[in-house]
Amino acid sequence: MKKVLLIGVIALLAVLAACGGGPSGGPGSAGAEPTAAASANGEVQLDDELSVYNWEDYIDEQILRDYEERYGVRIVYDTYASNEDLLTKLQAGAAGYDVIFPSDYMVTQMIELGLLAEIDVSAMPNFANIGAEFKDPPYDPGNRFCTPYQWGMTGIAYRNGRFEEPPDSWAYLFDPAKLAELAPEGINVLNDQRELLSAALFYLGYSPNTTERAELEAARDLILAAKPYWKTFNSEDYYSTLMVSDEIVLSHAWSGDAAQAFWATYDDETGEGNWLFTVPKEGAVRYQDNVCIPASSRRQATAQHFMNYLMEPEVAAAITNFTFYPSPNEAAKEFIDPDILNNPGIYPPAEVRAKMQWLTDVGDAVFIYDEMWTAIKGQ
Ligand code: SPD
Repeated sequence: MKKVLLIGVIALLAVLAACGGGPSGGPGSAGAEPTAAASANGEVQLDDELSVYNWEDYIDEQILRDYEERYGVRIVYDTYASNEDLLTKLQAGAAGYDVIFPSDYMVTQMIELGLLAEIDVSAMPNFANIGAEFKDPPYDPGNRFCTPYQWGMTGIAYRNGRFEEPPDSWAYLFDPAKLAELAPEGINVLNDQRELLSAALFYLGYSPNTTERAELEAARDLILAAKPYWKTFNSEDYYSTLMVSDEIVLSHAWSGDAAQAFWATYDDETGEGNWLFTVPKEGAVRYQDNVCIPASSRRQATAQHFMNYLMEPEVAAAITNFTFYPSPNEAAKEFIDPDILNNPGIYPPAEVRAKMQWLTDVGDAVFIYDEMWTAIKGQ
């Protein structure tokens, strides 16, 4: 483990230079006693069932079972692959979902479309556990609709030992010379329109939130030229089906997924895992995923009760100890595995965070993004 952390630090230093610049809280131990919120919510009539719709592998399902046991609410659980898939489902009128986990820019879009229910964080005592840095975000001022869940970085995951230097450039996804060399060994990109377009936009020197048609068309063309070299578009189970199983050598990746692949291949004897992660020098996305309630939910009080549960320190820590994504929950820190907490590849220091960019709502330009994505996936 210590050696692993060293690798993480070395990779991080490389990133900084390039930029110019045992968990005690396992799911079973999550909150033995109901919190004040739960007690207060004793007055709330909880529904028999709650439908939770999340990203793949973004919670230890034991945490859901613990909630069921503690409160007698049966959880129906399902997963989705991207913010846009979630949006499409809700816009198509899918009813029945009570708790969803959209990212930053998608929260703004959903608020504008009237797809989210207002929440009352003053009725959630565990909201006090969220760090000040993560409260009142620009995409949801005053946390009127959502509470922070987990956050992370988008970068490049690469097979340990395959590269002499960390492949810390988006050129590894777009430069034909690099692609020709790597394609036979397998490259995966995230099947996510804002994420893939932002990688191309960063590489071209444009903003990942551009609303300029010409810049988006240039990004589309770059992607279409690279597409024949890519083996797969996968953002759901790529770390288990492609990385851990050695089907590829490089992947566009979210930081926690890369860390999951690392640990799944970790060898106690060598102190190494097969997968490492780097943040490209041209710039990269930092994101914040959130817990929200669809306006169509008919179990909003129960959904809010569940949101409060997710912010219990031991529960929030158990989520991070499973997903390897950083938690915005300050009170959870004492229950998070110190090797996760101190790993700069998972919890990047402030100077790395400062160089990363959030994806924001692009207003009507979303139609240009959709058009580019249709062209990318259609050809
Ligand atoms: N396997 C869980 C992945 C969740 C990552 N969130 C993605 C944020 C996209 N901007």
